[in-house]
Amino acid sequence: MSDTSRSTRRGPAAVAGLVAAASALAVAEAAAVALSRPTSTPLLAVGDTVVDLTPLPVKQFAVDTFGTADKPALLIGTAVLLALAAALVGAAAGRRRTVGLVGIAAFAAVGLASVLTRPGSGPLDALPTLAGAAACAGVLLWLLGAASERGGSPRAADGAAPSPTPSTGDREDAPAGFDRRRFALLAGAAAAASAGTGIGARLLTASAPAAGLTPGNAVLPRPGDRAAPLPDGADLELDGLAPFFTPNADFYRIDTALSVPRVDASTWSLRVHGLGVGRERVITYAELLDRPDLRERDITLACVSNPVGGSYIGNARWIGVPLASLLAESGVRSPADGGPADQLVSRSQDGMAIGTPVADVMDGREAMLAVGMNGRPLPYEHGFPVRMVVPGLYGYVSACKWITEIELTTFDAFDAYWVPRGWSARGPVKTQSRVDTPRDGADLGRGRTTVAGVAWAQHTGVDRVEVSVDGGPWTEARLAEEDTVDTWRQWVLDWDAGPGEHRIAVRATDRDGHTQTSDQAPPAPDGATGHHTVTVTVA
Ligand SMILES: Nc1nc2c(c(=O)[nH]1)N[C@H]1C(S)=C(S)[C@@H](COP(=O)(O)O)O[C@H]1N2
Ligand SMILES: [Mo]
Repeated sequence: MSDTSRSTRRGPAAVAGLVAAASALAVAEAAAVALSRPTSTPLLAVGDTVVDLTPLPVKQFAVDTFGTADKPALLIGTAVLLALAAALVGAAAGRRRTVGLVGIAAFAAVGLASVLTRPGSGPLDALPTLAGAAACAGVLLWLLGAASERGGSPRAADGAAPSPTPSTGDREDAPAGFDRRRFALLAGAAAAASAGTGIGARLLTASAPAAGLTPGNAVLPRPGDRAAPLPDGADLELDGLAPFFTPNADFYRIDTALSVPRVDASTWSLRVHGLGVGRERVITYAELLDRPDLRERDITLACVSNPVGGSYIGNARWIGVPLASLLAESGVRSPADGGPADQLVSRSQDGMAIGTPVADVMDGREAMLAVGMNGRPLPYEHGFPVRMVVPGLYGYVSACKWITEIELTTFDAFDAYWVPRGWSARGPVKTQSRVDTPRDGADLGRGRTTVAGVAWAQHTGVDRVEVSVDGGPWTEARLAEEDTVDTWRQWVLDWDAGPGEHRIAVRATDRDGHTQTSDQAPPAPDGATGHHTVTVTVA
């Protein structure tokens, strides 16, 4: 149509593209809030989809580089790429409006595909993306119009002519009729309106009180079966040493959710079904809290992605219901007792699927459906209202947060989320130890120095921890009192530090007599190995 008669210069056209994209995100955000579907914004959904599609090495790189800031890093990266694309599409649309509209349609298609394939999404979730795309097209055409030449231009009629405005400055070639100040004003106003709308919408979602039963107002009964008091001397309380119980606020968080699910516990339920389940069962939060076998247990939770010496491990006093009893009530038998299912698949509100060996859950260990963490209802970040915790298994094969469904099946019949992504289907926690103090790279004074850390050999127990300085003989450290075989154990050793640079290595031996290997292995596919070693300089 008017494609060639209303050409717009590249610079202003790119700006128009950028502002149009910003308005798209803002309108989508506002629409998502208005529909009270805060997770249906295309940026988040695309981000979530990228997370799911990212191959393991890239994911490991992201975790190694950004740690638990990998999510903001992903969103910022996505936004930067989007801005680049928007500027390019805008510049192209300056020449041909249809290119712009096709570009917007392509982005809307990606957004729609992401939004509509997120777990639990419905047709309504398409609206924010569609509204955003409409706003984008409107703002783009409007700003391009404001920045376009109006007749009298030398290149107006002939689309095939080489551009008369190659790399010279804007000013001398500014076409007649293009009011630079007016364009700047309009673009600035549109950008400001977008920023205001987007930020306002975000603030509204962030401040909106969550409905129903929340971590703030749920009240947990005092479990009849309390955890034994922590033995004296289990927490050495040394400077620089991880405390025995990890406060909820400091507990590591690893999951694929870009926005934390905020499940209302009053409408939450858990469905238990599948192979060998006598009768399908649906359990509510109130029913869980009412159970006489509600109990309190100390369990250390570790992530398979934890590098040697890393911080993706924590220890908490959990409140929950024994998972084995619940399964037994539903008729489930362990494969060891002839049960047909060898895999328990737990699914979550946000579409995660985690596979756990039924044999492990039913072998007598304290596998739990947890509702409480260190005396409080679970925080949203750690799976409110209910999550699984299984001592001795890495989180990715056991610790489903925001759990909504348990299906009994087989490992042959189903690959859980992490398996096609390069992680082992079974993930027992490897015996490991860590030096917490002194820190790697520390500068120390000479003389008596406290070396201390934690060690874990889950469900077996730590028998011995040894330290070697500069490759010398292994010296036995003093172990703190043991809480249970399912928790980590602190250790400490006095070291007489002489001047120079020193390497301090640690290794643990479990009660089966197995000593940690010195072979270095990366986290994938089934957990890192090697001795944690810190290098310090003594003056
Ligand atoms: N729904 C859901 N549950 C999940 C995950 C997830 O991505 N989604 N990640 C698992 C992994 S890999 C680990 S290590 C633990 C971490 O639990 P935390 O974040 O409470 O420490 O949660 C597990 N449960
Ligand atoms: Mo993990």
